[in-house]
Amino acid sequence: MLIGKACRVGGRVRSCVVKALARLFTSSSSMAKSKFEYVRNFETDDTCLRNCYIVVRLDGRNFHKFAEQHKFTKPNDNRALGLMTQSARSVMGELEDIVIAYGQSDEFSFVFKRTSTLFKRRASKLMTHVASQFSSSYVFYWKEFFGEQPLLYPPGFDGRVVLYPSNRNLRDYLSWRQADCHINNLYNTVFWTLVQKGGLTTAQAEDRLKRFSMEFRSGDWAGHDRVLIWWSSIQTFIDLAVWHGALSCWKNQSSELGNIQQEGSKFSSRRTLYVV
Ligand SMILES: Nc1nc2c(ncn2[C@@H]2O[C@H](COP(=O)(O)OP(=O)(O)O)[C@@H](O)[C@H]2O)c(=O)[nH]1
Ligand SMILES: [Mg+2]
Repeated sequence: MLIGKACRVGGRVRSCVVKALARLFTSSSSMAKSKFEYVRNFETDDTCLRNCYIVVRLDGRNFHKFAEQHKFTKPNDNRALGLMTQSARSVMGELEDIVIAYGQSDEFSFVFKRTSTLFKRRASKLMTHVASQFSSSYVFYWKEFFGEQPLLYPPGFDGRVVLYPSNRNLRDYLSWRQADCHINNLYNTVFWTLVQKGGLTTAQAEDRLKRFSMEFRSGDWAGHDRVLIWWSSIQTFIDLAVWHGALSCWKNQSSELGNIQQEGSKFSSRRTLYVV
């Protein structure tokens, strides 16, 4: 507005504009270094504690709807799992300090090595880089997995950061996610087999599984086995695809993970992809 007023004076238009711009620039830049500088103090320190594994876990936003609208097959859609895996691969390629990635359904966990100093270990930076790289890759590689089926709208992923101070904690974290995967897969596989091959309605299938849901949901592995044996004995049509997608895991560095490798047979010492 000041510039406009000065310009009405006539012959000295160009010099007025230049001076006004110069004034604006000088005053704003000097103020940024003095008067407004204090706003930096509102930023919180989110540096991750040293010597801990940094785990970033992503989860798809509203994926029950996304899966429905994109006609994912039930209970597991190989294209969707492949796309998640490819997106995770892309994240691991970009962020070299990630040593393990584990995914299931619409979630993926990324484990950074304990000694990582990437982005000065700032949680928000790590999490947002992982989430944005993953999300853009999901869109970028969509066609590779879904072919001509269009992506109807941009998917989103939330992220969280959790720190684990010991190998045991990290191993238990991964076991927890794997148990979750197993439980959900077991339930979903039986449920959808009853519907798709057994001809039950979804309500009937839910009802049939109700009395076993405690065992399904409780994380009680012996309970799962009992349920499986029971089902196998009377429902011959159920093929045991319950392990489908139960584990997808890479690691690309072995040095820090020695103890985990000894304790858990699920991890390999070389860069390896497991998809069971
Ligand atoms: N049909 C199908 N659905 C899937 C597949 N993977 C993920 N989903 C859907 O994604 C959801 C992920 O769970 P959750 O994160 O709790 O739900 P959200 O809050 O809707 O994202 C599942 O409940 C399924 O509805 C798949 O391979 N096939
Ligand atoms: Mg989700």
